[in-house]
Amino acid sequence: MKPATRTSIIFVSIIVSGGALAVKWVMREAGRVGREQETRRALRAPMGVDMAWIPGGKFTMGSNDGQLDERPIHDVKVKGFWMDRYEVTNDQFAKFVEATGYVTTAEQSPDPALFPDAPKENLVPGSVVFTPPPRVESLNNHMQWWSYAKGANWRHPEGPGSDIKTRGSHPVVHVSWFDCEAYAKWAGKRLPTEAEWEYACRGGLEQNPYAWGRERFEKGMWMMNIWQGQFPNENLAQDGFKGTAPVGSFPRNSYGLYDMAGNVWEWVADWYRSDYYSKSPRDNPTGPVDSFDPDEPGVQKRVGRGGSYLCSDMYCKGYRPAARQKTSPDTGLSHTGFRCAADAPAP
Ligand SMILES: [Ca+2]
Ligand SMILES: [Cu+2]
Repeated sequence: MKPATRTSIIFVSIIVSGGALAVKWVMREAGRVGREQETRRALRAPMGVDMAWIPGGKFTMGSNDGQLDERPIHDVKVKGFWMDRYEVTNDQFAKFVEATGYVTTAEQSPDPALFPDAPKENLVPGSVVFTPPPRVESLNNHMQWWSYAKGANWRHPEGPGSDIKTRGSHPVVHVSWFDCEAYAKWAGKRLPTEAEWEYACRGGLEQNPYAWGRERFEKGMWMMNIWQGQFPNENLAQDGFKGTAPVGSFPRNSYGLYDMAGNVWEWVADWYRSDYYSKSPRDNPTGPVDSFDPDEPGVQKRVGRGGSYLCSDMYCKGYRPAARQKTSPDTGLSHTGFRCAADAPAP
């Protein structure tokens, strides 16, 4: 190779690599400026950094790929609103209890008048805890792995011997729908409607199977805290968590919301009716006036959304954006929590 050519090649490659460096620098700077702008915007936002503004719009609610109560799919319009970025944590709930002296449903004795047939020794404070037996006969009877544990509540998620000392940033669990309403009121917020919840979960994407899009492992990693392994005995925790995860441990959706799939079920405001979607109003539906669940016709239930760390593909795909959970409002469970919504001007 002639020296001149070599020189020009060296010269050119210096320019090229210098150019690449410059491009890299510009991109890094742009990213930094973008993040700073986002932070400044968030700090100016009326609801602070921990809530995201969900711009109003229209979406297709429900799914043809899930349970019957997700049908028919129907168009829904939602006004803009604020949504907690994270599930309410134990630390946040503790502040509420400290400030108000609030006693949760699970910490109170069940009213004997409401449970006339229950044996007296069962009418003690407690909550429903996930306690899988060593072996299950089939996945048809969920009573096999759920049991009423005396002394279980938000401070003692697995019963009297357990605590939340290392779980301050985990979602609060064992909260009844009434507990969530009381917290929301205290915080100057409210529970989201079921339509708002699904709209926010879908992040502006139409009829996608996941809160973040179409691919289960979109970023080549677990995108949510659910169950891996043979349910309910083999908990492989391939996503990093056997139980609840600290809120925000997984990527957010395009509205900036974390854990809209998995981690804990989230109570929403609405009553549950299996047939609601066939008569739901189009504009800002707030749910039916009463409850009906054909599986348990005598029990009035509220809706939960988002699935939990116990969702297994073998049993319950509750992490799907359209999936609906139905539970009596006085029930706390080791996989049920919530997040709040709020009405305030757009940022
Ligand atoms: Ca997990
Ligand atoms: Cu589930």
